[in-house]
Amino acid sequence: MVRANDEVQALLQEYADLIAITGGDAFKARAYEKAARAVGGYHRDVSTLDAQQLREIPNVGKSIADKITEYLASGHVSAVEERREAIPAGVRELITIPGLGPRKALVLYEELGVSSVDQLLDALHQERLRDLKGFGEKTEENILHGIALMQKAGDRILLDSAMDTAEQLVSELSRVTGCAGCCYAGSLRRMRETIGDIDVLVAAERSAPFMEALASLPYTAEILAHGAKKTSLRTTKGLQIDVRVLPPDSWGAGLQYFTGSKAHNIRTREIAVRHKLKLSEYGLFDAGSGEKIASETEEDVYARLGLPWIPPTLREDRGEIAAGLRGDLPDLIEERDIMGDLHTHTDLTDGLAPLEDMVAAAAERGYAYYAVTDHAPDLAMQRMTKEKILAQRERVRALDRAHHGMRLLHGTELNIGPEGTVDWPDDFLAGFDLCVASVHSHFTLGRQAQTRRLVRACENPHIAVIGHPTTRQLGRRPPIDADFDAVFAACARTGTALEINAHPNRLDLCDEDILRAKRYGVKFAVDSDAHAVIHLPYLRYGIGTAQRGWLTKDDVINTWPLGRLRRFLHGRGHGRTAGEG
Ligand code: DGT
Ligand code: CA
Ligand code: CA
Ligand code: ZN
Repeated sequence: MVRANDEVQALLQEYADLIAITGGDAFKARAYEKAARAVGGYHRDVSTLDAQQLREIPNVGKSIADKITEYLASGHVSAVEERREAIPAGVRELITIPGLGPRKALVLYEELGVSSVDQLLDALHQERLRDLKGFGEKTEENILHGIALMQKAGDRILLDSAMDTAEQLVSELSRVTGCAGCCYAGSLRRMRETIGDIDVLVAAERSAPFMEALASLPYTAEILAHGAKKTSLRTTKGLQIDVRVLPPDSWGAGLQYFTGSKAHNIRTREIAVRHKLKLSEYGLFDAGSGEKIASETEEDVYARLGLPWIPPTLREDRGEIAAGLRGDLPDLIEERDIMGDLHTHTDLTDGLAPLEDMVAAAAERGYAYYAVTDHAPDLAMQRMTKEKILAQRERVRALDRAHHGMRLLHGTELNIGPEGTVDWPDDFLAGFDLCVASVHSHFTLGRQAQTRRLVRACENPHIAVIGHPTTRQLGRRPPIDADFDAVFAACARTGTALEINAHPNRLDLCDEDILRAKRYGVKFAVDSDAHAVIHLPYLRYGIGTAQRGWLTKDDVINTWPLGRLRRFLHGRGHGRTAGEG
């Protein structure tokens, strides 16, 4: 479901930025930012809450609750509108550039009169930023990178946001009379990390009822193209959706064609030609007689090409056709194989929910085990101490087996410093069931230093998992520059698993890195990095990414039974190899 919470989160965040950019009270800006995050992570749909219930959301007081109520009732908030009017839209756009916060954006506007990304690029090329207070050559460089990153992301959107919209649309179209089948295709079905547009297919004899249904959806802003077989529309959020209606007897061929990728389709068509066949979105035909040979299901189409059904996440022309012809496709990991999550937070650090709520929600998901891994002391704003984390350990032990026998692991997420050291001493680390270690700062160290830092973390016998290994954030932060081949080799040598962080902003490692790391014999952990109850289901995006990296159940340590997982966690550094047991 597309949640009102996301809209309210965006609005409150924008208000925080506007306060900051108009030189307002920093404390107030921070309060709105915290409230934005809390609303985004809240487990209940804000549009169903009354004023009293809104104030039960952490960090939401009366004045913020009033603004939410105003927005839900009228679609806008007058205080936000007022601030918007004070600042040109182009300046507001500047804030969205990675590496350029509200404070710097305001300086650029006031000192240089910069009020658009293009004007900013001009100013950068004329080297006019470096003389401003708080700027320098390094800042110029970072802003240039930020703009490049933003332009590269273009109009593509994140996987979860496309998925929410697509699933809602599929369920609505499925209820239309005459619907014999409906599903999403394209890059979304292949679980690419970002989505250009959403492709939805309907199987039905008549297309008119579906095309009419689309025009009347509440989130349709504009119909871009309207035909008998295809309608393209733009949603109120600016997302493009292509809906195609296929005759039920060509469903399989249409689904195969519109799932893509284009590169995969070119390969399948080549095979068809070799068999003296012709493959299109309507079916597989005899090239000579034109007789239809297969079209109803994808399985039929692939089978008549001499191929097994190929999972959509593999359809990228990365060797899946050859593997299929050899009968050698990987037996891909599935979400149901996951026995537990190994990287999650609570409100003891920057999470939004208490331990008890996170654990109860994990048990609901049917996990056999679950690790709590709050941040260690280096992330200063959270003021972690040994006393606090040991007190948490008591609570974790008390909750162990409390829900359907689910086992709890008490862990921590360490911060990897610039030298590769972490923020608790070895003897203290030995007391944890699991240590994840991640980079959260010093993103611009040189390649050699960055590599050494990660390799040292792998060599620490207490560290079992490297969290979000490249630290990239889609459209916002590039991956750190390191020799990842050396890191992958170190992971394999030391039996350190690499995380596939399932947060849709991260998806880190990405599919291509996973393929490379797997060749070194590395093991992986697919984790949500949940900071709220509603983040636990993000795991599906990590699974999609793992599939795109051709991973099987055996490659992923959190599909293993607890005994085998514990041997992996504790056998490290004692001459055991990854995956033993
Ligand atoms: P996107 O939307 O950029 O995230 O990526 P896709 O893969 O969803 O691409 P899209 O929406 O342009 O087209 C959906 C699928 O339709 C695509 O994956 C394969 C198929 N398709 C579209 N155009 C062509 C084409 O020119 N040739 C072939 N073979 N297939 C095409
Ligand atoms: Ca698409
Ligand atoms: Ca499309
Ligand atoms: Zn984390």
